[in-house]
Amino acid sequence: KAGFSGAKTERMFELMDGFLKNDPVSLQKDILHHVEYTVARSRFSFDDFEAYQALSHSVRDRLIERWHDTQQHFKKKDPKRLYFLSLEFLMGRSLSNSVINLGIKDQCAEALSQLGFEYEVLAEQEGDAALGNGGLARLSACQMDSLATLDFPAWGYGLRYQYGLFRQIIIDGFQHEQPDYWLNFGNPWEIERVHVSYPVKFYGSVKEEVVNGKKCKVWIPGETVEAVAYDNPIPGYGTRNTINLRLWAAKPSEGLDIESYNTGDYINAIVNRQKAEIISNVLYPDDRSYQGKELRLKQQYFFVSASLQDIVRRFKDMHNNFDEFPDKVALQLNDTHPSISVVELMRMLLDEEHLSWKRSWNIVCKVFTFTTHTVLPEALEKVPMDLFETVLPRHLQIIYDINFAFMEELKNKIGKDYVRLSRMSIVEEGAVKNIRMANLSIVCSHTVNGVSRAHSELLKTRVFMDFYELWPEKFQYKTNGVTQRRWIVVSNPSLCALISKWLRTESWIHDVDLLTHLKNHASNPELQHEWKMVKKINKMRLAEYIETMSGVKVSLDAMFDVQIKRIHEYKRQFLNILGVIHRYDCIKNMEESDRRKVVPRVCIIGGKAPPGYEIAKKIIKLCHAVAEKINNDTDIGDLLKLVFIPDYNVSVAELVIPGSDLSQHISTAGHEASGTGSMKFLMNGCLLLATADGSTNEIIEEIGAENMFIFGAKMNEVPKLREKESTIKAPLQFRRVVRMVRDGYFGFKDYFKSLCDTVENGKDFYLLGSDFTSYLEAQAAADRAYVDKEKWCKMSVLSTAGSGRFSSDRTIEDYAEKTWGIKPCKLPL
Ligand code: 8GP
Repeated sequence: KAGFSGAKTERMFELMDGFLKNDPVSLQKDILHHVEYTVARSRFSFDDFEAYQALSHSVRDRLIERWHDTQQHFKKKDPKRLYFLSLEFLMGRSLSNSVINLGIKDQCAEALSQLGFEYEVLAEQEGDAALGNGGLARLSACQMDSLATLDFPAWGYGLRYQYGLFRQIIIDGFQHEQPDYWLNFGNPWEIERVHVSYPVKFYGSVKEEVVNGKKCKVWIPGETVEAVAYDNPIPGYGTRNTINLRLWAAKPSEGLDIESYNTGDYINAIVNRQKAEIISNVLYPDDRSYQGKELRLKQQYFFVSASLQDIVRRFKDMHNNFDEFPDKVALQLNDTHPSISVVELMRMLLDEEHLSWKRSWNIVCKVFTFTTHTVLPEALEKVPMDLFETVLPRHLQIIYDINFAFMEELKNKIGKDYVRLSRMSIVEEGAVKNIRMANLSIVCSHTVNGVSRAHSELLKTRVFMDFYELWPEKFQYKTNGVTQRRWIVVSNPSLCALISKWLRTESWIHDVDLLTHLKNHASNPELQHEWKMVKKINKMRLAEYIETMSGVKVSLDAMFDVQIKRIHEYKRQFLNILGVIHRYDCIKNMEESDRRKVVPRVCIIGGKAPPGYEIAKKIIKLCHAVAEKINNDTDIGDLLKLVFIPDYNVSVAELVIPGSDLSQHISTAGHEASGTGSMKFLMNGCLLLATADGSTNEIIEEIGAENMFIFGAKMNEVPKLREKESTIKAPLQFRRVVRMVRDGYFGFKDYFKSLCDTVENGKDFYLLGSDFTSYLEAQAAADRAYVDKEKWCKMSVLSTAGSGRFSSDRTIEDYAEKTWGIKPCKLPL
């Protein structure tokens, strides 16, 4: 109350009842209130979905209380804040996560059961918020959870796409894409802020004017679109801190378009305005290269411009000297998608705040940090210069100026090494000139990092070698992590209870290093018994799901072997399928006595192929074709099943991961920047079969190679193997299984030809052939280990026990200290 006064304020305080209460009766009252007044249904007749809506609104009310208090607190304390700029956030469901973080799951369940509803059933009513493609986007979501839990003064900024990532439907084994209009049934988790909106300019021309006796550039836009804020509260666990994810939606600008109205074409004028909304309509599916797409550039600039206007406004509310900006603001570039923000901030400081170039540049260089998430050169974004010139004419001028200064500085350091200068230039010369967004980000950021130790090494020695030589101090490494709240507490409640029981505390939920104490109990028969029961319950859940989705009945005694991730050649789902074919072939040709020794397997593959990626789509079809053959072969029975799980997304992962025994992370070494799926499996006590790629190298250090199944060429061996590829014959077993596909054993002979071509005739770029033998050996080792139930269970416990290092809490603490320079700002209880 301190600081508030006046009769009106006094009255406000008198009318307050204190915080909303979390006991079941108070929750029931709130739920019924929302049934009647928000959902507008009778309290005597409402269904599961309406109950979900009412429950969500009740939970949201509690989030809003905390959200308000957190924002007030941040405002009062005025700490340095982190702004996390990302074009993608893969949040998944909010209800289940919110009730866990608020600590009200049991109360909600009790409240609902007295009203005749089941909490779990209602939680299933929620669709996924899928505003992202894959690893990068889910990582952003995990990091938001950790930022809130660790009380950091942070906000996320992104785009509120009307259509999220496409839904994958499978018809006759082929992937088809369907739009994901996720807002169709409303979204109780967002708060529309009609009054928080900013104009975002595009196109037009740049003029020079004299303002206060100084020459200034003035950008006269050709189009203005309004960015409207939608706030999504992100609650921390075990704290009242609730941070914000602000997503922008494009709306037609209010400004009068005299020209169109004068022509008398009123309808067309309105239709044209409405086109503004296209900007935030649809998430670009990962097509590995967005080069030259005008809408993509507009999306990037739109969200960046609105976010920076918001950030600068907040800063100016409290400060009037821009030199303090870097003490109050850290701006994180999540890959190159928001990179245009470095230029936009420069433009705002120069053209709107009228700061000198030197002062503006000094500020920009102190606020930005850049994380890259890929090793694939084709994924490094480039924007054609003429496109830039048309859409953002003033920005192109500024880029030229930044590049000119950079090139001058570089010449002073390295002399006239023109080849190197041209490699490092922000502007790529050639028939089509391009702006290299990664180079721009590195030049303007004070730190650059990869997402695992191995990835950061690759950046230093290959991808950004020139820059590393120039500014070694800029380069850091940060290993990714995932949140144990979502990936154990929400998705595996039985395991969560077991861990808390054996550790005699729930503190591991925010202090995940405590998991290491599970090691002491890894061989304890009592724990092992409970551990196996938990796994069995989760496998039952998964088996039911598989039967519903694909009609295939699977045996719970079989080893559930899972590979779920985006479909890509480098992730080598094809290798997995060829391994399955080999297993099938072996079983078919076995004596009956040997068959009895076979460890039954259920091989599960799931993932979406980028819509324009033909080979990835063929891999999905192959999986179905092989599954068709194997699953209907009565000779094989339960010894082997292959299942493709359609429309893989966050909530499907929550179901599949806890029910897995073995999971595969088998990218060609040197291609997966980090990988985060492996960390989720690890937390759930699932054993990993993996190559020494990305973060797996660090997982090996924690878990020990003896508790995993590691195979394949190492990162440093890959280039040499590639050189020899055309001269070395792939192993016989490999050639045999590829031939089966080629010869039409699974049908679709012509269709699979180009897929087979990618691994034969000296063109096996991802080295499936050369890794095949060691892959089969690793699989055989997994079979042997599975037979020894005690040993397997111990390895499983040790996997969970060693997973603490891969929590996003650790990652975020590391970024906060070494990259962003921010400190916790905890709301008092
Ligand atoms: C992914 C990396 O492929 C993965 O190894 C890493 O774990 C993850 O980022 C999080 O760091 N990269 C992407 O998802 C990515 O580059 N996405 C762009 C296409 C949008």
